[in-house]
Amino acid sequence: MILDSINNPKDVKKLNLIEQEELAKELREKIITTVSKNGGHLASNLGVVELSIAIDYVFNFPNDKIVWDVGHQCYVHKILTGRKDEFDTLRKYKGLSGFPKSCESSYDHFNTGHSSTSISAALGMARARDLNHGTEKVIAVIGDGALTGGMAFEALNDAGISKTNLLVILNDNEMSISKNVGGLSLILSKLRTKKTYLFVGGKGKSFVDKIPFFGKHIVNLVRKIKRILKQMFISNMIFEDMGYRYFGPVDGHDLKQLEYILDKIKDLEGPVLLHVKTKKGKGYKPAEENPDIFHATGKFDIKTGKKESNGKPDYSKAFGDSLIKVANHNHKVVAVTAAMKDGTGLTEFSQKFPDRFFDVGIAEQHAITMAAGMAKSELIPVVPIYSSFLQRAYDQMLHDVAMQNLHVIICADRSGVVGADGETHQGLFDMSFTNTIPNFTIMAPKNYEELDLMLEYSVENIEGPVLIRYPRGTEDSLWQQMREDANEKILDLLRNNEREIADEELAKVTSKPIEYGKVEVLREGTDFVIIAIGKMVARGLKVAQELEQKGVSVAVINARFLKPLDKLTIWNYIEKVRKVITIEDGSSNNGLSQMVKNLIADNMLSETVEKPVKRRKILGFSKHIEQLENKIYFKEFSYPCTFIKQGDYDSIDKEYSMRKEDIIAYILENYHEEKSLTVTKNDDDFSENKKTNIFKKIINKIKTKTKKKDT
Ligand SMILES: Cc1ncc(C[n+]2csc(CCOP(=O)(O)OP(=O)(O)O)c2C)c(N)n1
Repeated sequence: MILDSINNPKDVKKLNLIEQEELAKELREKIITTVSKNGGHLASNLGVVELSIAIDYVFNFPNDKIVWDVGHQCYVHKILTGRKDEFDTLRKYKGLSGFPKSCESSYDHFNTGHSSTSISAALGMARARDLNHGTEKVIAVIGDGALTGGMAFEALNDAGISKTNLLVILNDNEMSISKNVGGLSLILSKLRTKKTYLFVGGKGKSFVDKIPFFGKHIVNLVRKIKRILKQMFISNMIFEDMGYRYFGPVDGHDLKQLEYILDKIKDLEGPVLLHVKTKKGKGYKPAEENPDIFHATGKFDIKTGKKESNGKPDYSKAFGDSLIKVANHNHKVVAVTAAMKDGTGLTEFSQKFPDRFFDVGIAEQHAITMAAGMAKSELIPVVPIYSSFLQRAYDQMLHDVAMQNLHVIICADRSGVVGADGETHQGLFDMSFTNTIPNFTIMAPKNYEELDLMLEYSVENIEGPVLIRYPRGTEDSLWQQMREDANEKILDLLRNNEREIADEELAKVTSKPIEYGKVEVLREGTDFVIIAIGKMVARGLKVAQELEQKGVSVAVINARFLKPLDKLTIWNYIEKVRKVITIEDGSSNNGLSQMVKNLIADNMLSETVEKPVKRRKILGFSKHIEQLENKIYFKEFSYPCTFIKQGDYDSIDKEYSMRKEDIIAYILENYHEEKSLTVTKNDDDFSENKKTNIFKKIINKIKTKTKKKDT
């Protein structure tokens, strides 16, 4: 195997063309095998195999610098830069990331994950190099999809006139995740069909350039003639007009041609754009035929190309179905996506309502402000965006939507921990940042049924901006289990003509209608109250069910709304039970736990002012007892405000003590005396008088201590 001899890009330089072609085959095999087991971005990586080899062949890494846009196509780069032996840990917990990571390798010059950042970052590096009098080359590799992002345009605009040496390689496969959209893609498709333009002028400054006074004029004249000649071949010189020297389009799977042109242009002065044509999924038929399906894939069978699937619909599908229902009834409803039609469950909507569906490209900021414009003109835009990509549009949410109190419904898909995509894709901050924006209503459903209710409620009953957040994957199996159990009971009851009780049973497993800013109380309990939101409501219920087996009585509140929080109901429970647990699938900053802590602090502070602790009745320890009675025990289960790396859900939740068993263990171990009270299911005394018992115990302890002191 050629790959065995490759430990870093210098080894690639030793290979002849035939060996490089063999290497390309081996790389494809390795990538297909690994992704079929670990999941990942298959089609994009298969498309850049030759391009990655050619870049390593021509440039000198890690001295030269490269920024991969999005970074989802960096697998070949990883294998060729010393990570081939760990490649089977790709996207796994504590394994290799699926995106470039500087902490993983000095060959990963800039971390990416979100689209359209490469030209900005590379330009920054190039400008720093110039100031430091460095000589290294700087390259940005950007796809035609990523080029639709606003930041890419901003950077192209800036770099074009910068005169700094920068190579932008445009990897054009005509695809974003789905077919690429927008005017630029039309220009590219025209360019793609033109004859390849590979004429490269002399390297750096020629001797003509050095002739005093006339030299410059001659050079400029030659450039003008070249430009006119070029325009005869290529009509749309958009990049040239922006200040780039444009080369291409070249066949991105022809190693010889790629290496020739890269070698010719690598020393050119100023910003250069090389247009490379590639085929997404190249070398693996199922991915070539369905590059959208194999853009990012879970495990699949290599022979058939069939994906492993549990066959269950996920939240995105549930959202898409609900939106179609709502749109059928309300003709003002339109859907907007930022290049994520399939991922956000809008494919069917786009087919059913082609005139009411808008794919704006990888442009989250534009998507939100355009939706604001639609809302201003009486439409009701619904904009599903992955939680982590929504971070892009914070100011548009604030300045364009919320400040004008516009009825835009933003759906944060993939909120919370997302698993294998890691840090850049975790959706942990949407509650935190949206919570800082006035006028926003923030909701999170516990299951599909509630998502459906919330979406309908948001369209029909709310006038301002709304954020509905839901996780990646399927609803918790608990809900289906509860429905199935209830079905059996209900059927039995109906057989026995006990309709009223049957209705009660049905009500237990049916979400109550949404009331603005109101929680849903799912269980009563006297020992603890769990307040959970979204996906974590199921976890809260499971905790309560298991603790019930141990004789601990736990109330469970489904918060439903983060904003406005149902302070009244929540405080009533806190005051009654005084032991509070919050569970949320988000960052601890400014989410549910923070809101509940604020509520407690507000009430306790005002309580202290209004109802100061009573004067001592019995000298010695009565004051202490008063303080204990006023105390509220609080524990939050949220993710810390940090960047959480990739991994399977269970490993991540274990690391952050967020699993059901962690919550149960915490409650049993840390809520003061519970463990020592050997609780059993039949211990009536515990469930009814537990609090008094605890205090009695503490009083006894204090008494014993005082006695000891006295003696
Ligand atoms: C801000 C942002 N929005 C959406 C995405 C999701 N996303 C990842 S890759 C991709 C398509 C990129 O297309 P292109 O740049 O042409 O690369 P290709 O996969 O076609 O090689 C999208 C939309 C993202 N990574 N970042």
